[in-house]
Amino acid sequence: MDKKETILKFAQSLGFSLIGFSSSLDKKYTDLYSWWVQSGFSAGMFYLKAQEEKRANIEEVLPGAKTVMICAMPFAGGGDSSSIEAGYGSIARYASDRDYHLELKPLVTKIADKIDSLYSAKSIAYVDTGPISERAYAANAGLGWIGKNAMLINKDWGSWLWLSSIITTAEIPHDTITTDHCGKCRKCLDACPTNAILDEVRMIDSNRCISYWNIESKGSIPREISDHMSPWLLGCDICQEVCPWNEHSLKKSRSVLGSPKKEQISLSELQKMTKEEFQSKYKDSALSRPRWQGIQRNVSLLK
Ligand code: B12
Ligand code: SF4
Ligand code: SF4
Repeated sequence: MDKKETILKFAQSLGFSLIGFSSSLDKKYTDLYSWWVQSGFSAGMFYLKAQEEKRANIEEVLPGAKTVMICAMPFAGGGDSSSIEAGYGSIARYASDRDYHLELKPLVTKIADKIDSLYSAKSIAYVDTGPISERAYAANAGLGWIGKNAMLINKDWGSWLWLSSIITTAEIPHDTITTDHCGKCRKCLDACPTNAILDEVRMIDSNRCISYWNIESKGSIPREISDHMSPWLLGCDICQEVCPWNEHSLKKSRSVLGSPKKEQISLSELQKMTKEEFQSKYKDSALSRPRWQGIQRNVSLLK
């Protein structure tokens, strides 16, 4: 077994279903990122603007970096947002179990250590929060294509995928890009209730995305968004629920983390909770991201 195959087998043994290796990004895509932040599409997520230089060049993150390894873990679950009962809020699938950052970070760190020992290299592992465009690298490594809804989509797994990345100085043979399978479909564009999708460039205007407002924003949510927020208490899955590539993947549940289902949660129960009760119950959940204040704000808009 050669070294690349050893790494692949190791990552698969940890439960990652899709794995690929990418070179640095084409300038076309790093320029696209700069255009996006400079146009204000990152809304109040100021860290994204601050990451511009690092996102443009992996050597700014790790001197001597040669390869980005992307590992995708699938998740799935039944139901769709139309099946939510009155009085309940909906949590997007990616967040409806233990926080995936906590689960995946130890696994990708093990892979980074393995690369370091096999190649005498230096590697850094990230899950979501690093200064790296995980979807763009995933597309570049052939894991799938960037859909019109901006998601990384794979023919077998759809877009219900958590992505993790490893930047490494190891020179590991790179994989090749795959083709786009959106065709003439426009279901996500038609379904997004707030017109957040920037059609031509396959990116999102965060100022219009429900997921930005109910997870990331700290202040009050504008009427033109909150009017369309129900039933989403945390995140929004609409542009993925309508995607034909997710029809079959929803029935799969091969993640080693179990099978997150689309959760519904009682709004009055949440409203009754004290800050301390909330923090203790949801400390390992993505619900802690908007904090108690953010969740109370979301509940009051949904009730
Ligand atoms: C900031 C952020 C958000 C923001 C902004 C979203 C956005 N679309 O940019 C908000 C809070 C709104 C958000 C929402 C969601 N997010 Co988010 N988010 C991120 C984060 C941290 C950075 C994304 C970013 O840099 N955006 C800026 C834009 C410009 O970059 P980009 O989307 O990567 O786009 C690049 C590529 O698409 C590329 N590109 C376009 N076409 C092509 C073609 C080729 C060939 C190539 C190579 C590149 C390429 O060009 C762009 C610029 O480089 C990433 C993690 C990470 N570090 O990457 C997670 C991430 C993108 N989010 C994720 C998820 C799950 C979600 C939600 C589904 C959560 C939910 N259910 O509510 C929604 C989905 C909204 C949507 N349709 O995109 C997953 C996506 C997994 C996947 N299968 O794609 C990620 C990767 C987290 C993870 N580690 O798993 N998110
Ligand atoms: S997550 Fe929701 S609001 Fe954001 S682009 Fe998708 S459908 Fe639109
Ligand atoms: S709904 Fe259609 S256009 Fe949108 S991402 Fe899926 S296949 Fe592409």
